[in-house]
Amino acid sequence: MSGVVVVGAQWGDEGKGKIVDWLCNRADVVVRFQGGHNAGHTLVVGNTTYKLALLPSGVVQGKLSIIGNGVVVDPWALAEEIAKIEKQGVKISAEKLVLSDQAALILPFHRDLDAAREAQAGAASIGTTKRGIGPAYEDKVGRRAIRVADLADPEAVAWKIERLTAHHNALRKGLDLPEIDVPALKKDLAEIAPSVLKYAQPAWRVLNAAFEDSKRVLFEGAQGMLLDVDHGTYPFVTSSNVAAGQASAGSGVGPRKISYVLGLVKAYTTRVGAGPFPTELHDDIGKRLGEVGREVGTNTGRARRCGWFDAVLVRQSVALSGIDGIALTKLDVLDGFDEIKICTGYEVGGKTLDYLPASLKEQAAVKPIYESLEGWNATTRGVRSSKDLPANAIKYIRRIEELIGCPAALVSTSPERDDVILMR
Ligand code: 2SA
Ligand code: MG
Repeated sequence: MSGVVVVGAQWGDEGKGKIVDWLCNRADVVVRFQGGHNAGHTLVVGNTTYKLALLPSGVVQGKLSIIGNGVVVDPWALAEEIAKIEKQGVKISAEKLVLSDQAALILPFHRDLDAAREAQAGAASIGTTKRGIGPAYEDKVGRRAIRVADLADPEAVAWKIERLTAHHNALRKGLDLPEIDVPALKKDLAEIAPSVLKYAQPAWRVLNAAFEDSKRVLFEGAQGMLLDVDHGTYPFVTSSNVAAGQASAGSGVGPRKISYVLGLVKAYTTRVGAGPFPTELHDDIGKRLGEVGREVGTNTGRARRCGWFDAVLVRQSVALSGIDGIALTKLDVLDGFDEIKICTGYEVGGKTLDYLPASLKEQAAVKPIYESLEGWNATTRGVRSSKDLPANAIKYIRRIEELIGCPAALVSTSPERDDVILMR
């Protein structure tokens, strides 16, 4: 493998942290290319659980870890996360962690705006992580953002803050937020700057040099395809491109460096936050999936909505990200069900659809068409070889492969690092 991209194929929380950690053994470099500390990647290694939000999962194994230009970086959150992980015994040095000097910053007023808008929207809110992700990307695209490199240049910070405050104070007024305290912000930024600048580099150069050196690179996606700002359930999405193609733009290497795309797929479906979810279950089955699967947000602690596997959505993600193989996770959560359903298509207004339409109205109206499979009355938890899987579990996996048009390369059977079945 030269460049492998790992993307979530649903709404995030497919278990990327564990699989990326597992793949890290076979990689030299791990790269984040979009999102920010709205991600929540959980790694369980022996008795220790690491919860990462912004740091690439490679840091835990001491791999060269790169936060690419496509990521939005809250410098305080970054410093805090580094301190937290170091406290767990992981050493993080400037040799091992590279932060793109082009990355745009998330500032405290982005967080304020995110939270205030969500509060104002009430029932119509997106259900964001309130980490300031969307507003930070708005300022990046609006060409107002302070970038990592600016932190070394107080003059640049000063004039950029001026533009940013003019923009944000107008917005804040409408939301009953007090004006930004500019001197305090400047002081705070000056204080945090050294602990972030320590890692700042032209990350694209480091990464291209790694490819020149035939290093094996793992691109670690955050969130999931259906949260992609273009291809997801807009506007109930995150503010970055999640699709595998973003690995190239968000880190500064050409698309031909990517040789394989692995899609992370949960054996059922979950979603945090608001928005359409055709196979959502409001009954005891949904409750059971949530309880057995411990479906609670890694960082925000929010309960996730749960439902049956939706092959329509995953098939769409396979196309949109060019997924070559999937890692099927949390299969063990389905242990002991008499019957397991898979959504194979949608019905809307008397028509049958094999994709999720773009219109909000249709997205809300689609009714899943299910097929039913017999469950298995055995535990798959911790199974490490496909020959130890119950026959009906294998049938379930094969049917998913057929419906999404993509092979299962890996199956994960518990949160533990080594509980993985290599299918091929
Ligand atoms: P935002 O904060 O602007 O990115 O929120 C916009 C939408 O994107 C969803 N979103 C997520 N969904 C699942 N998991 C996410 N990350 C954490 C995790 C979440 C957590 O992996 O566990 O700890 O709760 C994530 N990040 C963003 C969000 O729910 C909105 O629907
Ligand atoms: Mg997560």
